Amino acid sequence: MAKITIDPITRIEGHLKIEVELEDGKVKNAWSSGTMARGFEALLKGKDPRDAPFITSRFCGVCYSVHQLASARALDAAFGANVPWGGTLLRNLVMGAQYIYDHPLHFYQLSALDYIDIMAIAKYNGKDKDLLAVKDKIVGLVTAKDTYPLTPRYEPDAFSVNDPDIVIMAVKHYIDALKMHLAARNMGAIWGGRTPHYQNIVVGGVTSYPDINQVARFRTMLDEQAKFINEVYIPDVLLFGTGPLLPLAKAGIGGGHYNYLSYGDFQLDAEGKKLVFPAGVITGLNPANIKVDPVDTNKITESVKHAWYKENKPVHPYNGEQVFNLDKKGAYSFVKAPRYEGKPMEVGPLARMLVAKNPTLLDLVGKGVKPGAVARHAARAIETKLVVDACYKWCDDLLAAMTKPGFKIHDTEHWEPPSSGMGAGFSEPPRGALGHWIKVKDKKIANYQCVVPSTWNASPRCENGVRGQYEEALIGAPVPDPKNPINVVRVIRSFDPCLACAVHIIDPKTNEIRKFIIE
Ligand code: NFE
Ligand code: MG
Repeated sequence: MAKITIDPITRIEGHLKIEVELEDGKVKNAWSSGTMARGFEALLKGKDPRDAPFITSRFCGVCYSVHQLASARALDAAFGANVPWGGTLLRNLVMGAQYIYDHPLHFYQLSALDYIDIMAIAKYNGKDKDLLAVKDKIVGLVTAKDTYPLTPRYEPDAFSVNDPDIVIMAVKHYIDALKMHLAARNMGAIWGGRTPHYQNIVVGGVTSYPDINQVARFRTMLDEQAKFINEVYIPDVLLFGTGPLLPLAKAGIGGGHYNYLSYGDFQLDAEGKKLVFPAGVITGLNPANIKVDPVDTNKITESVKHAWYKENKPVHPYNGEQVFNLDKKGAYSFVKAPRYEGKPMEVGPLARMLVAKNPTLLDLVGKGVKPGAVARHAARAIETKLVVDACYKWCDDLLAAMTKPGFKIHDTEHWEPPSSGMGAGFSEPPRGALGHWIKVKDKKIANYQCVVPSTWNASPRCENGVRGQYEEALIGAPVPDPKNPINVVRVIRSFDPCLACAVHIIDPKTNEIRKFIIE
């Protein structure tokens, strides 16, 4: 039985090692290891709770706003703060900007090279001047042997798109997407003051009082992004998913446990009756009859059985610990294993769009796209449009609210920490369900725990030896050539992993990545 180790997995965020065992050209078993530890949760202890949104934002250079938001919401709950509608709208707009820069970046910069044979560009015979410039650029780089960032890459396979007209267009859009990304990061800075790591989200709301010019600026930038998302990104994803990649989609590669969790997020009205993403849990998906149960966050536990932490039974995040045991037998990751009612869950765009029973996604499923790697890309594109549309509404709502007397962005009554209390903050960042849990004692942080999207998806086995979602999603993936495990990275990258977030906790003494043996 051949065993392959890919360490690190490239074109993701953070440090992830994947090991797979192959039998008859397919993945028979898999292990997902977060190979870096950091220690954020431990260093939060004893700090003023109001520092937490700013410190947890530093988990990650991609999804900073999301931790700031979940943290502020945990404080809202612990302090008893009521966020006014103006504060909610401004929090939503910053998160909208996050989706707009994050999802297209994942498709073009991080994933597209898994699906195209880039050298097909050399066969482009069209007359389009822009595309000929792309051809000259790429062929020039390859001739000069200067192929970064297009390499390292895996060899194209039977599923790779090699039609020169499609490939050259995709690469042109890869370059366009970089420019759009820069512009979208600046959208959040209008409200957040800077990027990355905004300054405006605090307990009780936000600190940045909006003016009409800022809303107009955000809207103008939104118009430009909406045009790219609607006319380039979504058509590209759907073209790939329903055209050349349909055989890959129909094979259902990258399915996993078929359990999905969404906490729900982004109010469309002041009462919170309508959300962009509804909350729900799906256990053992039946695409023909999707059953969605309500979420009860008391049912969440984290197991450390196979993670490099001091032995402990699975506990709810309020009671989680951060004590390393780097010599633990059977441990192979710094990622803990979150479970819902003891079960592993997939979180993220596919989970959200299934929980929402989104008609565009279900239409694709009706065309034979099975919930797996390709469906994850489709769900990501579909929900980006939902967020863009919501951003327009939030701009309108903000302008309407700003002109009314009594407009507020912050609950100034609940700024001081309680002498004791606890609270949880939930959100739906691009990669999935995020929770922060805080306990306050003597006005200081007594315990702080985060279970982030990539903790769910990248989790190792739990107490019962049940594989995490990346691990399960890899089972059955075809790897006909062990020297070219392209389907392994296709599956893993379809989740948009962020191990910086997932672990949020290097060996402080040695900075060494541990060598380990999987039993
Ligand atoms: Ni570091 Fe993140 C998002 C969070 S992690 S990117 O989205 O929370 O899965
Ligand atoms: Mg954690």
